[in-house]
Amino acid sequence: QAIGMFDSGVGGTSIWKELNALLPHENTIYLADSKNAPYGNKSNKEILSLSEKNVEFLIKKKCKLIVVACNTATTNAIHKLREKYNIPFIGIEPAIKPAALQTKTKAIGILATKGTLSSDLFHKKTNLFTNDIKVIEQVGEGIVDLIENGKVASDEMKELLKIYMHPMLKANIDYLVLGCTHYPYLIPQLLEILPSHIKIIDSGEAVARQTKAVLRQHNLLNNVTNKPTLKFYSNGKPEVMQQLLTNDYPVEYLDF
Ligand code: DGN
Repeated sequence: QAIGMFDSGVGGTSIWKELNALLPHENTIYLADSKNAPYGNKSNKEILSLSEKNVEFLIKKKCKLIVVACNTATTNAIHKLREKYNIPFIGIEPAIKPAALQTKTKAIGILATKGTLSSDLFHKKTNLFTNDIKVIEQVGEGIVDLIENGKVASDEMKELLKIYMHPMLKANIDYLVLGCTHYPYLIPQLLEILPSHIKIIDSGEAVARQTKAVLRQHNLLNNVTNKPTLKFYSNGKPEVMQQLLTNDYPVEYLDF
């Protein structure tokens, strides 16, 4: 049995890396629905139906738990997925709480997709922790497309990030929350743009820890220490995903 993961594209591999580091003996199946990326601009209904398709694929492959490695799909669909399928789900949400608890300037930035930032769940949760804190929300329009096209380190990306960081710098944020699983791949570029006192946080490690806890709780942890089977499927450009993983982890094209 494996841990299944999906994202609207290659970004969730940033979560897979954290998961594999913490649970190196677990088999994993990663599904990149790049063909339909970005989910970030789709309606709630569309996001739910694409998520269901991905989940059904992973359940057919006998996954024991599914990580929704996409903030957009988590905020828009995870409640429904939990109702419909009898398998544990782990979601990912922007790390607003730790940023809000630690900010000294009382201003934090959040970069995420439109689908995440416009969701009710995001606002409800954000309001819980940010009473006296200014939250600068920025939609990362275009970023996912560039990453899906293998342009993580391009000049185009850098220009876009400069524009998106401008209001954050003006508001004197000291924490930048990355609320999309594609964005951890931008950390090197962001470090060049942002002054060093601004901390960048994402939720990858927390998701890995939560996955381990839930597997343990359901008695699903793999106790065998054989080399695990690690599968990566993409319905987009496998070579883009291959670049983000090392060559040890071959990516297969699959038209799902
Ligand atoms: N990686 C997805 C997320 O975490 O929200 C976003 C990808 C997308 O479809 N925009």
